[in-house]
Amino acid sequence: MTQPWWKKAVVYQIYPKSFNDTTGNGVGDIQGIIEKLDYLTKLGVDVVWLTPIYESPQRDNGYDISNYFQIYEPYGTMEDFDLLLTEAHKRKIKIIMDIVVNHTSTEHQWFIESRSSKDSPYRDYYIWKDGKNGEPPTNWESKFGGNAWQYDEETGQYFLHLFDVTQADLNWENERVRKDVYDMMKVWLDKGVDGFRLDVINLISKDQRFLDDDGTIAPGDGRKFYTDGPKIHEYLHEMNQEVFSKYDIMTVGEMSSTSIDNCIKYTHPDRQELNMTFSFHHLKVDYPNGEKWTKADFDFQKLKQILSSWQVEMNKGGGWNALFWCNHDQPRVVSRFGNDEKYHRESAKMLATAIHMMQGTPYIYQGEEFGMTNPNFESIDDYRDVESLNMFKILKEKGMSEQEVLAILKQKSRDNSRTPVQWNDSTNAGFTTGTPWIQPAANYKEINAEKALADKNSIFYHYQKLIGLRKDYEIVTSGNYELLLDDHDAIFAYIRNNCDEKLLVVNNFYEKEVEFQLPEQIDLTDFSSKILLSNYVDSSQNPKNFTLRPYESIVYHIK
Ligand code: TEU
Repeated sequence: MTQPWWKKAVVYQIYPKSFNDTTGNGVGDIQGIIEKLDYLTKLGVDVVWLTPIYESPQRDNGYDISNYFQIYEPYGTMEDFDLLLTEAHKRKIKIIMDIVVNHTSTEHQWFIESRSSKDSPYRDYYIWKDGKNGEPPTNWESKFGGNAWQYDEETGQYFLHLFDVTQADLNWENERVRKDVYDMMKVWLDKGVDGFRLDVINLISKDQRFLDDDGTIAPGDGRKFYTDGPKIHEYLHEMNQEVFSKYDIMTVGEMSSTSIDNCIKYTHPDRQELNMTFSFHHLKVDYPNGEKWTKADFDFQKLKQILSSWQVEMNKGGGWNALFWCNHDQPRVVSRFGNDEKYHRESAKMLATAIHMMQGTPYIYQGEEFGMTNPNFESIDDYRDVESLNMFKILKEKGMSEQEVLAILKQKSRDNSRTPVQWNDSTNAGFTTGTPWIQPAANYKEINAEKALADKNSIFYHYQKLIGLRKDYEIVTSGNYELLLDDHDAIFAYIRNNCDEKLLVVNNFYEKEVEFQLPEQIDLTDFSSKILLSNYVDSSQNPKNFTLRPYESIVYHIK
């Protein structure tokens, strides 16, 4: 059976603000992306996902859209965008856009109209409710802290904002909203873009009872009233029929706090909703009791279990995973699950192998391909992210010392991944000739793309090889997944199986040396094996029994 193209693709995520500045205004731009297309060709990626480049007041770096049809001016013009599309397509690179339709900026024309009067034809584009005895309509918390409802003096009602107070939630119950969104999507697809990443798309259908959360998860949590909500599958199917099905594109939904069952439904081809989903449970393994805002080590057992159950269950149910460690909301993986000092290179390569050899479509976040790290900012003045700045205030109000909060931000802030891409060792890491909107990490003289390109053993070339393996070995796409040594406290090993071949992937997640012993039930009697990839030059040729060195990672092909 031939696979749809996006099952064999590797996606590269660009956060334009921090990618490459060609004008010297301190923020990246579209021309800067064009300039780096040959670099992306060298890496071997098939698709670029652009985080939002639309007109926006930038409270949330573009996830607050004020006009879906205009480009945010500091990034360039629509002509620049058209050129990017042409130049990318020339190089066989597809471009997918980030579409944010759970909410718009409060500066969007729809919201301005909606807010103006209860009788506005746009009133029902958003979710307006009366308060309850002078209190907000429900006790739901916004994801960025504080109650999720904002009182508006003008009409004496509250509007819902699951994110920042300037990001008002659209009312998907309103057919006109849905139609306008579909029409907007078609404008971009008619331009020739190759698909969408749909921001928090599983939050668009709200439980219309608007009840208080009784606090079974956390006080005022609220998520059960809108996560994978009552009409979500209906809306996504409609979107698919009205829009996606008419084009040869890929769609990936960002699914906040979702479940495997729902993701199977979102992505099963027969249901005609989306192609694949991002889920985040594997990145909450350093949130003790679900609490992000604490400093904590990651739970290795949980990480293995979560990744493995998504591998096995999605495959069984006929769904499709997006695979990733990093994005613009997550700390850098080498700082998080690896070692960003002594074993920087080994651990970055190991982590890359661990995720890329799974089943799904892998995503590489800018700078990950040469091991960019968290910046270790020391002062609150270094931070820019609305969530980080809100939490700084909230956690201090709760009684934490400034030092404690800064230590938490150092580990958890979204700005960890938003520092400028480190292109070379010149001023500002070669990102800008002006003043960067956010400081680069201090290690850019050692860790940068130019250095990585000049060193054939670099992390960059390891990513390049992983992408190559996906193209050369069908089993990477289609093989079944089985976790080995389930309870081992340092090894994450798994096997991928097709009828007559296997991939054995063995990763040491720690610095200590450990013995690997292939479980007896894996019978290799009639097979021979060879190493496809490893992060040490002299890894054991015998896949049955060997010592793994710090962060060692080996992929065997067994046939
Ligand atoms: O993120 C959705 C989301 O819920 C997060 O990953 C969020 O940043 C995290 O839970 C906070 O702790 C998407 C975008 O990726 C993010 O950048 C936007 O801020 C958010 O939606 C709102 O549009």
